[in-house]
Amino acid sequence: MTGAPTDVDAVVVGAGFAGLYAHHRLRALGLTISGFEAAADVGGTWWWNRYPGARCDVESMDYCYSFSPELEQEWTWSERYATQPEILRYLNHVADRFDLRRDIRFDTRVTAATWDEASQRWDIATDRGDRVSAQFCIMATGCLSQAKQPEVDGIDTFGGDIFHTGRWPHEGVDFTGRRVGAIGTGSSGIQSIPIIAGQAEHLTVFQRTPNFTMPAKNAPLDPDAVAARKARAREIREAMRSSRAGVIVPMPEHSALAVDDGARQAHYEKAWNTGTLYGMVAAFNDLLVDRDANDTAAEYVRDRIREIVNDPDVAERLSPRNHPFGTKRPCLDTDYYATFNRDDVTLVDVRATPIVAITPTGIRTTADDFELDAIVFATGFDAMTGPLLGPDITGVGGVKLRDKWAAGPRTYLGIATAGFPNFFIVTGPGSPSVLVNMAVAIEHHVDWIAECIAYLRDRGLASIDATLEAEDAWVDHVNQVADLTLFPQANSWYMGANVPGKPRVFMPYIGGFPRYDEVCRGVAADDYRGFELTPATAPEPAPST
Ligand code: N01
Repeated sequence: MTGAPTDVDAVVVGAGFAGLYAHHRLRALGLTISGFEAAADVGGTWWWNRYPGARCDVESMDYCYSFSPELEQEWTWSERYATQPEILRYLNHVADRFDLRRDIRFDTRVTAATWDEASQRWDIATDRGDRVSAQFCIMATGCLSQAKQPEVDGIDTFGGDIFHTGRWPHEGVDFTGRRVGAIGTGSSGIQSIPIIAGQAEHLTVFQRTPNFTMPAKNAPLDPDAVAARKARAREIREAMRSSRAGVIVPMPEHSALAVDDGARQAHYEKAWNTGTLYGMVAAFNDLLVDRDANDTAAEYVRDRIREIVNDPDVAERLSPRNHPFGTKRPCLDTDYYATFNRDDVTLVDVRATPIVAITPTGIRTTADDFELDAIVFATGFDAMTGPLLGPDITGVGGVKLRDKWAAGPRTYLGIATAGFPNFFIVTGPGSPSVLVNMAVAIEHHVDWIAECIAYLRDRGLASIDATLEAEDAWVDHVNQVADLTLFPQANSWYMGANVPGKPRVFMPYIGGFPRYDEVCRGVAADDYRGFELTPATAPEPAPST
């Protein structure tokens, strides 16, 4: 696509999992669409995050679209946990198969969206000078797409190369023979550190907060298991949609404190060996709500760290103690802890000896200078709100979304925000999104949005806007449910705690996918309860001559 059309029914911002499906769904409704994507091609997260070891930690056969049974049958994943290149190939296949690139302008970032009250339409501007008028604006901008640099002085002075895991060069990076420093030990760090260690002459890991990680037990998929799964694909999809996390997770019946030590250890051992995130997190029914129960899981993981890591001091530094197990997103890894047994890997605890600056030759902490040829920032994202507050978004009465959300995001159902009519957020703050299988959450939202748009068009309605009352009640509910859990105790990106100055609010909805789905369905069935619907203004009668 070259120039964007200036007048369409809907603008879709983003061309990852969410944006691609939005194009497919809205096109089927007969809408004209203009899509914008900052990257050079489709893929979203999987276009940008090309760091060594990048893969999804939701199983590949669950982390994919369900909207097309044919697609489901024809695509075959090769590994239990798909690598970034394989997921990107899949998304390219989907884009080709359903002709989804046709309306997308790549290398183009939306810079502003302004609601025009007179026409009841959005005026959308891009960094390439496009101006588009659209009835609907769909933000399919992802939850983890705004990469975050560390707050360290001197980044520009470094004489070697700097990389961010979320903005990895497409040609790849060869660290052979180089002294590398890695800052950050979240999922991106935990996946990339073992591979970088295998290449580099020496790797120094600068760790601020140790995280809980469990072995992924990744392996090639057995063709018989794939065939069996495909034979039951529809039934499994249904079960996924009615499960708490959008993947089939066994519902534990017991408290971790209701069984004796031996039984608890045996249960954790089984959970640890499942090679799944939920194995440990859902090993007992109270791990995320009761600190004493949680401590038993945390201690089990710390025992494993002590077992794997030879040096007791290093094992202790790798052992999380500041946040309850599971309340910062835990990770799945391949040989992460064992990497610290290598002679060419050093772990630096930057909470004990903070980074003072990046210098022309490396990283300076309060205790030492580390000479480096390359630095990897695995420092994460301005999560959930960052991608929505990047563009200048202005709603009714000239109110800016940035101002409205100054004290934290406020949405109704995580899909809409009052005062911004016809503005839909896919997997926004206030929805289960990042706490569940994103592929399921995305399809669920896009389906809801498409059905809502069909409803408006069938009735000749010009706009839909969440009411403040409905939004306030939803925000209260999201907070109340979060407060029943241990999550607010962690300085996590879920809480906005990783970005200095960001309001501390638990952003996703933790009430579970089935409950959330029931609420969304109920709202739609009740003629969009909690929304204000505005009819199209009748055109002025032509003056009689
Ligand atoms: O980012 P993170 P990520 N000085 O925010 C540290 C998804 N994901 O890119 O914890 C020193 O988790 C920071 O320290 P602290 C997944 O949902 C999924 O790894 O703030 N350190 C932390 O250790 C994941 O949760 C997959 O104290 C600094 C790290 O950088 C989310 O993306 C793969 C620092 C950032 O960790 C984000 O993961 C990858 C500083 N100034 C990502 N600033 C899979 O599916 C930050 N840190 C497998």
